[in-house]
This record gives sequence, C-alpha cells and structure tokens, in this order.
Amino acid sequence: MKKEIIVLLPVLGLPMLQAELSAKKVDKDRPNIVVILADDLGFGDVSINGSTTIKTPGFDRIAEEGLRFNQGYAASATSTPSRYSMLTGVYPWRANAQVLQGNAPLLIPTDCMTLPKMLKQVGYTTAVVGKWHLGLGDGNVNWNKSIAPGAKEVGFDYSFITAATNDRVPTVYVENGGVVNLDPNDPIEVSYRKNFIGEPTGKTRPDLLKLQPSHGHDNSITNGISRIGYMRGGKSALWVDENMADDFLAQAEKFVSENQKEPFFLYYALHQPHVPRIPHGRFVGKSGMGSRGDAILEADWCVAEFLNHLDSLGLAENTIVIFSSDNGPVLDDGYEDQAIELLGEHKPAGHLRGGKYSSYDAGTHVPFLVRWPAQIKGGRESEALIGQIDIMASLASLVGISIEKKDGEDQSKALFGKDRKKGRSELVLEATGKNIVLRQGEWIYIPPMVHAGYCVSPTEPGRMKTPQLFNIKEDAGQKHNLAKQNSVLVKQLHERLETYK
Ligand code: NG6
Ligand code: CA
Repeated sequence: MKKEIIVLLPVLGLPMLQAELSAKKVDKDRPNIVVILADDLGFGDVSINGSTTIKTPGFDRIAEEGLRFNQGYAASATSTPSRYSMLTGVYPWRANAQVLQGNAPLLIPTDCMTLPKMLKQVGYTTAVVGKWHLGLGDGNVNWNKSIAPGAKEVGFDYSFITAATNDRVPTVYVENGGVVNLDPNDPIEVSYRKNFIGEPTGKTRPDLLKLQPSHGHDNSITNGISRIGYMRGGKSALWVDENMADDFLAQAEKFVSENQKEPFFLYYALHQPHVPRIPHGRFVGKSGMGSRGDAILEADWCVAEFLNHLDSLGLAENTIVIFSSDNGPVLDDGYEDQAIELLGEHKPAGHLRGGKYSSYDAGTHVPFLVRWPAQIKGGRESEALIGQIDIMASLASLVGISIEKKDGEDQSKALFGKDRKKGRSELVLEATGKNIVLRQGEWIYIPPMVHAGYCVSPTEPGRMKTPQLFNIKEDAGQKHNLAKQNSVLVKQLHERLETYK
C-alpha cells in the first residue's frame, strides 16, 4: 500500500490515500477503459480499413467516432505471446511465451506488474471476459476445485474465460477460478498426452462430427466438434460454441452495468474468427463467405451491441475503447470450413503480405482502433507506429502512475491522436517460434531464418535463408526484397535486432 502511494506522489502531487482515490468520481484522468481483442482478425477484415467485401459497422463505429491506426501492431503472430505482451508490456520472446495448451500453467509470474494490476493501484475495478490463453494453475490443474493462480493473480477482479482457445480442451468456462455449471458427480479430466479409455475422438468417430478437421483437431469431441487435447466428464459444464458470443457479451455487459459508478477496466477477448468457427444460427450464411465471414459478422455485432450498451448507460463519452486483434488472419487453420473455397474477392490481410504465424507484415500488422469521445476527435487516421505492447505504459501515463520501463513505450500522444505521424521509431515483431523481425521507421528487416516453429504453416511463413528488407511505405505488400541493394542498412538493422537478444 505504502509503495503505491509513493509512486503516485510525483505525478498527482497530492498525498491522496488509495481509498480517497477510489472514491473520486470518474473524470478524464480516470476514464473507463475497454480493450476489445479479436482472435485472428486480419487488417482487411474490417471494412473501414478499406474492405468492400465485408461490412463491419460495429468495428467501424469505433474508428468513425475515434481514431484508426494504419500502423498498429500485435507483438506476435500468435495468441499467447501477443496477449502476454499486451498485459505485461514485455516482448514475448523474452519470456519464451508460445501458444499454450489448455492445461498449461499460468505464464505470467504472479509478482509481475500487469496492465490490470497497474490500474487497480488507482482504483479501477478490472475484468477479463473471453479468451484467456495465458495458462491456469501451477501445471497440475484439478478442474473440479478452485483453480489458481489465474486471472485473479494477474490482476483481474472478475474473470469469465476459456482456459485456452475454442479448439482446445477443456471446453468449459471458468468464472473466478471455478468451472461454470460443473456437476461434482461428473468430474472433468484433461490430458494432452493420451485419450481416456472408451472416449470417442475425431479420429476414431468422424461420423459423430458436425465439422471435420483438416489438420490436427481430431482428439476429444464436444458439441459435435473434435478439438486439440483429450477430456472426459463435465457434461453439464461444456460450452455450446453457437452461444459463446452471446455468453461473453452478456458477461461483458453485466460487468459494465455493475461497475459503472467507479472507473473500470474490461479486457473483452472475443473468440472470433478463430477456429472452430461456429457462429450462432442468426449469422449463418449472412456473409456469403462461409463460417469465417459469418463469425466476423457475429464479432462485429457483439462490438456494436457492446457500444450500444455503453450508450444506454451514458458511459460512451468517457470510456476509452481500444479494438485490435491478437494476430493476423488465417483461412484453413485446421477444420474443413471452406474458408478458402468461399473467400471470393475478400482479402483478410488487406494490402499486406502474410498472415497468422508469418514473418511477413500481416502476421502482426492488425486492425487498431481507438475511441474516446471526451478526448479524441472522431473520424481520423493515424500513421503513427504503435504496438499493443505500448498500451500499458501509455495508460500508466494517462492515469498518472510511473511504472518500470520495459519494452512498451509511453505512446499516449499517439494512442490518443495528439501525434498522428510518428509514434514509435522501432518495434520488434515476432513470427512463430521466437523468430523476430525489426520494424524501424519505414523499413522491415527479416533476418535469415532456418528454424520453423510451425512446420506446415497455413499462411506464407516468410522465413528465408537470406536476409529480407522491405520499404513498407512504398511497398506495403512486401513484394520487393531490397536486401541486396542495401547491404549497409541490412547490417545495421541486423546488429540492432541482435542488441535486443
Ligand atoms: C495451432 C493450431 C491452430 C490454432 C493455433 C493457436 C493445429 C494444427 N493448429 O497449433 O488451429 O489453434 O495453434 O492459435 O493444431 S492462436 O490464435 O490461439 O495462437
Ligand atoms: Ca489468435
């Protein structure tokens, strides 16, 4: 407690006690903060980013009433590492953060300063709703008891989450460390090593499936879909994929309603359009692009509804809404859902090259929209280079907390539209398997890579044995490798990247 007060003094200049701070009315120094993070949504999957093949009025509204970043990045081309960085402000490869299975232990050390913990210091009530994917427990979780450490130890007062991804077991919601709707007479068992005797799998009983896997995803079957990993029991607790969007939205809205009197921080982690793409029947067939497009429309509707909810409570004006995606887009990510066949003219990555898992730009260059009506003029674009990794330090500066300098920068000027040109001067970006790339100004340098983290990448991996250099301003599609003509710059950027390791 004492330490927190000391930290606050130089900034606020007032010897306020935390209790007094909490009692203070919500003002522009402590706006509500909502981070909405989609899962595998590409830059081009958002219509305001230039797509004419899909209409996303919900996402677009954030930009129309706020700011649209053309150079906004996730820290990594996959989920766990990307989320790790957003919540800690630390590059993921420093912590060896890789895609976690559903029974993995909590990745973020419990003594690590995090975005929600930081905001709690100045009186915010914090929540996470949706996809977690940062591990739970100490490595040997008993899903039938209270599960810790988890979201609470990372700084969330309230949590309603999936342990990992929607294609990994256990396919149950965990609310404040307990499995929702669990029948104690039907305990849950989970294994990522072997099946439980007598249980059907996607491999042995494809006839039981409503969606066939294309690669992997042929282990335990729940709700007619085979997943990664094995589980048994917990029948009454199993989620219904078709209802997941409504379930998460209801929890997100409930948290806001219940905490509207004091500043709140909500991390609303959408599960779409990650596989398996099983939108509610209301959205089936609506995009004409199959289930990937339909899942995007469902996610867009969730965002639209959530914004309406803020309106209905009169909270829109002083609530910061940051919308982004954990990594770039992918079409076939393991199920035969016709994402490729029905794509038509749609370009999930927009004008960018690559996608999820890739070293090319679309792996991490994602939609990045920010709305804060009280402070940001609507309908503008920003060319400032910014990463989700900067959200924590930028918000620290906003709420008046000085935090230890890590990889994230205070880019509050860029984040809130005061600087719409420069932002960061450089940013390290991660493809699959700790392969790192340097974006410096208008250059992207991809060092020679031999290691393949993902053996058969469903998107262009972008790993080559020779250096790659692109001028992203003139060649956003990364068609022209300029490494040969610019050996001096390549050497400089290579050395610069090495200094990070
Ligand atoms: C991969 C899965 C993929 C997806 C990904 C994690 C296979 C063949 N592929 O291992 O389907 O689940 O992990 O995606 O199993 S992420 O967006 O959460 O990082
Ligand atoms: Ca993802």
